[in-house]
Amino acid sequence: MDCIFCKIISGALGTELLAENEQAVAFADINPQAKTHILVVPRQHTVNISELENDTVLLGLFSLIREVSAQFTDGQFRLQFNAGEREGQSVFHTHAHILSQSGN
Ligand code: DGP
Repeated sequence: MDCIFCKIISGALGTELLAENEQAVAFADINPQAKTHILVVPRQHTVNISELENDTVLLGLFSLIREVSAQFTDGQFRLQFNAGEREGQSVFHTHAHILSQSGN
């Protein structure tokens, strides 16, 4: 398993999960770009959001994004998906960045 996010999802790295559901997990970004910077990651491996075609996974992912943004921000946040190396993607497992200047 070469994918770092697959390893995190499997528990192999001991990364603390902030929230999870059947389809996705959330954990703090290792290199935060805002006071709150959380990654929400589908359990199923796809390379980026362009390749995520499973409606059940999409629903679970966005459901967790909504839950995490409500729990860990004051309701003001940015949501970002990077797709492709040129556009800043460095981990090739689909993930959403939740970025907020608010803390919990
Ligand atoms: P992107 O550039 O959109 O592919 O964002 C990947 C993010 O993943 C980047 O902000 C740093 C984060 N990251 C990379 N490796 C790890 C890790 O091992 N643990 C955690 N928590 N975050 C990681």
